[in-house]
Amino acid sequence: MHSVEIFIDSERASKPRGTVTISLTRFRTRCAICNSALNCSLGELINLLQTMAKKSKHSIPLHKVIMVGSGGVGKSALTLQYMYGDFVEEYDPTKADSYRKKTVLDGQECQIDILDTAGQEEYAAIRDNYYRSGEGFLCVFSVCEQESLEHTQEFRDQIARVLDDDTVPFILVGNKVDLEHLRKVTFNDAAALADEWNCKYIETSAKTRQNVDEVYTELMRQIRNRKAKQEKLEGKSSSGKCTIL
Ligand SMILES: Nc1nc2c(ncn2[C@@H]2O[C@H](COP(=O)(O)OP(=O)(O)OP(=O)(O)O)[C@@H](O)[C@H]2O)c(=O)[nH]1
Ligand SMILES: [Mg+2]
Repeated sequence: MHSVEIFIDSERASKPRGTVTISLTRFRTRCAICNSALNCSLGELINLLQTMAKKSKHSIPLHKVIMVGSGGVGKSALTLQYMYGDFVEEYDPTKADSYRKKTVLDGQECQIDILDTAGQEEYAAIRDNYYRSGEGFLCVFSVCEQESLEHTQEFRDQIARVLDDDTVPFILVGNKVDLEHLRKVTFNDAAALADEWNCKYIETSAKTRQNVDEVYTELMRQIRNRKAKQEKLEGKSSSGKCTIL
């Protein structure tokens, strides 16, 4: 991203009945960082100003997280615990719910957008559309249900297929660890799968709030770092020359 200073020379012409028009006779844009002149038409200049105005309005970074995993594993319970500090005992299958809140990541203000999707098989067909908007994924299973761990492979594959990318920020989450006496999946088995996928494995309890903040924070960190890398690459690929966005 280049920073742009704009110099405008104008001529004023008074019109009857007090209206004033300003006609541009010359304008010049210059990058405030590398000081090179930018060539652009008046139309491009207006677009640029509008883009800059929009960006400054939404200057708090927004990180888009999507909850995936089988039905009943605790995606909504984790989301509601993170958002409101509440644990919901009842099971009310989700179709799709979206949440947003301001938070602080490593001392920097940001916003998190969480899309809580449906785990139930009957909604499988609508998942593709949701996945497209995701910048990072929490793939949840229940440590009390072996089958829910096996299903995570399908979610992982579907995300990689839809985004055409298997390096998107992604964390494998083993939930319901407060129910230790009902545990069917060992830490090592789930961690081995995460190793295969080259991602982190974190165990949580939506009931006791164990590691709840940690999974969202860690995923936001991964999203933020990936965006920073991409921005750097984009900056380099423009070979140091100024670009009008
Ligand atoms: N003991 C315990 N129960 C949990 C935990 N997380 C969720 N539950 C319970 O498990 C049930 C299902 O939780 P949900 O969060 O609705 O599951 P979900 O993954 O959102 O399910 P779908 O919306 O159908 O995809 C609810 O009764 C929750 O109270 C947990 O960490 N510990
Ligand atoms: Mg749900």
